[in-house]
This record gives sequence, C-alpha cells and structure tokens, in this order.
Amino acid sequence: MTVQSSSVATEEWPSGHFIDGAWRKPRSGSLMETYDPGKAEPHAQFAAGTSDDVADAVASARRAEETVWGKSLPAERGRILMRAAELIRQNVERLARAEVLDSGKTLEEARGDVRGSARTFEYYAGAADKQEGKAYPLGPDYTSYSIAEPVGVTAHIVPWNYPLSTACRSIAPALAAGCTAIVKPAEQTPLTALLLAEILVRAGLPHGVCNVVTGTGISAGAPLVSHPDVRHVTFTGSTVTGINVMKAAAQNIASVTLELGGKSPNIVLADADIDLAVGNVIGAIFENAGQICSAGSRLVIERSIHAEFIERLVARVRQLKIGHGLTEGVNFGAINSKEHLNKIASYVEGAKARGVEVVTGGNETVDPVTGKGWFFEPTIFDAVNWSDPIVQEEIFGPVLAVQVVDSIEEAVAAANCTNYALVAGLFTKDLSKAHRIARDVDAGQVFVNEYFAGGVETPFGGNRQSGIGREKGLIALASYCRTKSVTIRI
Ligand code: TXE
Repeated sequence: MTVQSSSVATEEWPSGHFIDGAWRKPRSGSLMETYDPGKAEPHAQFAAGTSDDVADAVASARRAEETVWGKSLPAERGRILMRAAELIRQNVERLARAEVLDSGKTLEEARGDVRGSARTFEYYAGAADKQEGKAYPLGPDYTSYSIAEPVGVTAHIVPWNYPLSTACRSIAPALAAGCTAIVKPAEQTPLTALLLAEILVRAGLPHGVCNVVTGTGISAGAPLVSHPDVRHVTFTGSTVTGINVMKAAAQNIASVTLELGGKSPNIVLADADIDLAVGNVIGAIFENAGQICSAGSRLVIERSIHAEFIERLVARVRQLKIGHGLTEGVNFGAINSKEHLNKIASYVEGAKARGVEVVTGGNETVDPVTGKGWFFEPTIFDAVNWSDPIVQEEIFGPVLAVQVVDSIEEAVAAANCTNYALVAGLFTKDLSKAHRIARDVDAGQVFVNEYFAGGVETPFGGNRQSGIGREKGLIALASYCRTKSVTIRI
C-alpha cells in the first residue's frame, strides 16, 4: 500500500533506498507500508521506487564497476566478502527479527536463514580468487588462453519467502566475480536487503557496488530488468513473472538466471525408514508454512505402507504449534500476505468442493494468543487424482497432496507428472532403487533420505517451468562472468 504519511513507527528500520553507499529518499517522495503477517498489521515504511531511482542505482553500479570493483584484486574482493560474512553473523538477531516481522516466518527459521546467508558470503569469499583461465592447444606457433571477466552491472529480483538468503545467494557470487549489483527486494519484505547493503559497506565494499531499490515489481522491478546497462538478471519468483523478466532482458541481450516455481514430489518407498520419512515429509512441506519453491508439496507413496504412514504423519502434523514468529515455542508461522492467504484458501476450497479427502487441516486460522494474523492450518489431502489442480499447480502454502502408487515405475511417473521440475525427495534403504530413481526423475536436484540435503556448495535450480540456470556452487559464478579468449601468433 502506498502512503504519504502514517502512524507506523519506523525508527527501528531504514526507510530509504540504498544507492551509492548512502540512504536515499525516493524521487517520488512516496513511501509504502510493509505488514507483519503474524499480526496482519503494518509495521514499517519503505521507499516506493520508480524508474528514476532505478536509473540512479544503475548509474552508481556502472560507475563502481568501471572505476573500482571490476578492476579490484580478486583476493581483496574475497577479504571484503569474508568480513561481510562475519558482520552478518554478528547481526543475526537484528536481521532475523526484521525477517520475522516482514515475512511471518518463525524466529528459529529466520535465524537459520541468516546463518546460511553468512555461510554463502564465506563460500564465495573463498572463490573470488580461484577463477582460473584455460589455455588451448593450437601448436607451437600460437599461445591461446581465455580469462573470465565480470559481466558488469547485475540485477537481483528477490521474492518474499526467503528475502535475505535469496538475495545473498545471488549477490555474493556476483560480487565475488567482480560485478556490481542492484537488488530489488519484494515489496512485502524489503528490510533485510536494506540492512544487508549497509552491512556490506561496513565490511569495506566500495560505494555503489551493491545498491538496493525498494518498491513494487511494476514500478521498480520492471524498469530495472529492462535497463540497457544491466548485463545479467537473477530472478526468483513466479513462472509468469519470470517469463516477463526473460523477455525484458532479451531486449538488451542480457542473460538471465530464473529460479521459478515448483511442485516437488517426495517419494517414499515401502522399504523406507518410516520415522525418518515422516519427519522429512513434514519438514519438506510445512517449513516456512510451505512457502518454499522447493517444498515437497506432493507425497508419492507406495500403497503397502500408505495407511500406516498417513496415520503417523497426521499425528505428528497435529503437534505443530502455530503462531506469531516471535512467540516462544512456535514452529509454524504465518502466511506472508492476505492476498496469498486467499490464494491458498481458494485452492483448498476447490479441492474440497471436488470431493478430495482432507485428512487434517483445511482452514484459515489466526494466532491462538492474539486472535490476529494470516495463518493457514497444515493441510493434507489424501489419494489425490494426478490431474487435480492441487497436484498440478503450485499452491505455495502448507498443503500436501498425496499420490498413491503401486510400483517404482509408477512412482517415477507420478513424480514427473507436472510441468515443474525443481527438486525431488526420495526415501528408501535400497541403494539401487535410489540411483535408479535419481536417474529417472526430472528435477534439478534429488535429495535421498534427507529432504533439502545439500548446502551452498551444491548447485541449485530447476528444469522446464521451474527455471533456467543454476545458483549456488562454483557453477553460479559462470552467470556473472563472460569468457574472453586471446590468441597470439608467435
Ligand atoms: O511473485 P512475483 P508473487 C510463486 C508463488 C506465489 C506466486 C506469486 O506461487 O504464489 O509466485 O507471488 C518482482 N519485473 N512464488 O506475486 O510476481 C516482485 O516485486 C521485475 C514462487 O510475489 O514473481 C518481487 O520482488 N520484477 C517463488 C519478485 O518479482 C517483478 C517465490 C517476485 O514476485 C515484476 C515467490 C516485473 N514485471 C513467489 N513483477 C519462488 N520461486 O521461490 C514482479 N516483480
């Protein structure tokens, strides 16, 4: 919501853009409000960015790239990123609190995200001076080699579900490669990107290397991704918006990394360790109240263990404690916005109307302590038809659709039955089945016997409607580098 003045207290948090190493008022003079989803009340204000602010940020990033950062010593870049990692760790509580208030997640989840973000900077700090070139065998009369150059100014469009960690996972490799950055956080969750930009300057990052412009996707995001000086766009968000971002970047022949939606299967075979699988199925879909691109939103289960598994699953799901993310003991937080809550509710109501069996949950709810907030009960639909919208479409909430299968072949077919292909989970004790399913399932990453297994070292990204390109790992650096080959006739 755009406001000219408001009673919301903002002293605790920054409310400007961060451009050229300093806080800047929006050129439009307008502020917007961000809501605390756990209370359904506004809690801070931030700048409503427009193309004018974007132009300032891109000009600053371009200047910094051409004069300082693009020419900096890789080892020095690494030292600054390492100091940033230390400062992020020293600010875990402040960053986590901002994340809870903006996003609705629990404090424990937010602390984990902040620590993970520090780890991301640490990892790419180590990589900054390890980008080696290659030499090519043209025979004795030539010397031919290639080097990796930074692509230049990069744009980072961030969603609201993991605001800090998603921003860090693309900013850190971009900066390590020698690129400069403009970050556009989601309008629901602007705070941690702003706090991060200030931390980076305190860590020694030169002014203009990392800028943050806040505002809506249309007013601030669209002008950023279509700016002719932006050479790479990393976008995390919906498939529909990702397509628009890719089209905008194409106008400038800029490259893209798109990390889009998912409808990921969690396959549980009859020989699995049931306790282990139950815990992981719960974490896969109910962590962050299901608002995760790689959530395990479908359980694909062999019929012989189906009834017992559902019984044990439901018993444990009913122990989840719903509430405001800052409340002690809560392990299931809020839905990020009223609009998103409505989307989840409409999927659930649609499935109920079609007669799909709800085995637990299925309703909107509130924080039991305050009676406020945007919450949705952890929900499980059993024995769902493969063509049902709750199997095919991303709900992005705490809703699990169960698909019952009779063989491994059918499990793979069920896993691959949507247009998405981001991740897949698998629970089995049989190594041969594990390798076979990992081979046959269409996904960017497969987790065997631990959902979300992997770290910043492991490449992450989707196939088909789930995206293009990979983040994390050394492979992510390739998005921010271009190859120059030099061949010399001796
Ligand atoms: O996403 P958008 P929304 C999915 C999830 C959710 C749905 C819609 O299913 O229900 O997307 O969420 C910016 N040019 N995911 O509307 O629009 C926007 O300001 C440039 C999956 O929030 O994709 C925000 O910063 N930028 C996902 C970011 O894009 C634009 C995480 C994401 O917004 C823009 C979030 C434009 N034209 C939602 N339009 C995941 N993959 O994790 C919007 N933006």
